[in-house]
Amino acid sequence: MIDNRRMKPIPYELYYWPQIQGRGEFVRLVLEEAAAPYLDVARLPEDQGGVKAMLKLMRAGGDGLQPFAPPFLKSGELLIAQTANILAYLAPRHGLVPEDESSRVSALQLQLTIGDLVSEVHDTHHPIDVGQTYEQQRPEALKRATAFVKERLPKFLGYFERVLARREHLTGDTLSYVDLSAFQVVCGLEYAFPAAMKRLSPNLPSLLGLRDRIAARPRIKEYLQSARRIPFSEQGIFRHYPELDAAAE
Ligand SMILES: N[C@@H](CCC(=O)N[C@@H](CS)C(=O)NCC(=O)O)C(=O)O
Repeated sequence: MIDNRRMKPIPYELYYWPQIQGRGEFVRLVLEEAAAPYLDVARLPEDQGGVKAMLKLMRAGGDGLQPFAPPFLKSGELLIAQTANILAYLAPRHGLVPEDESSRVSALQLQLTIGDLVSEVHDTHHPIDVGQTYEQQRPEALKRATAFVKERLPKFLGYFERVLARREHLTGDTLSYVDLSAFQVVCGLEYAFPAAMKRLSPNLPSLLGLRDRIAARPRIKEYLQSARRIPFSEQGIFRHYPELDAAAE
């Protein structure tokens, strides 16, 4: 977006919890690959933004609909929530999805499937109550993680592997936002479930190859090494609890 009076791009405003990668990371990766100017508003000091500014927007909204939960993106007057919706908005503006309708529909379909997987990853450590800690729901988490590692993880990753077996990128010949999200999911899973991922890796050559190609892209590589990339941790969606990783062994 260009401000015609100054001929300078107006930065997007990303709103997401400041201490974790979480779902905000899918948006950050697109903005970073696109080299789009953006402010990570909740990570700014309070006099320039901060979590307070994020909560204020959630209560008041913009001129339109207020978001239910972060991440959300402010682009001019637009306030856009839901990760896949944000990505589907950004990608065509920055050449990160093919132009034809069929590819765009496929891209969103794949992104929503990634969203389903991310929710199931989250539920391995919070199977009962998002308002309580992992420690308060450990027995249920162990049950949930066992089923996840045994059944759901290979099913989801096997699906993406099959899609990729026929093409270089998830939506065809060219890079799209879905590849960036797949990269993030694979990295997150390798952090959270290293043993399970090691067992599955011989069956995932295409997906792991895609992960390596994305990591080597110059802008992504620079971003991953920068302080803008928040490390994985046990506060985020991808959490490493050894007992959950070992659940299905
Ligand atoms: N489907 C939404 C999920 C959004 C979501 O669950 N956001 C989390 C952080 S990753 C949150 O803060 N949720 C607050 C809540 O659900 O009350 C998306 O993909 O953006």
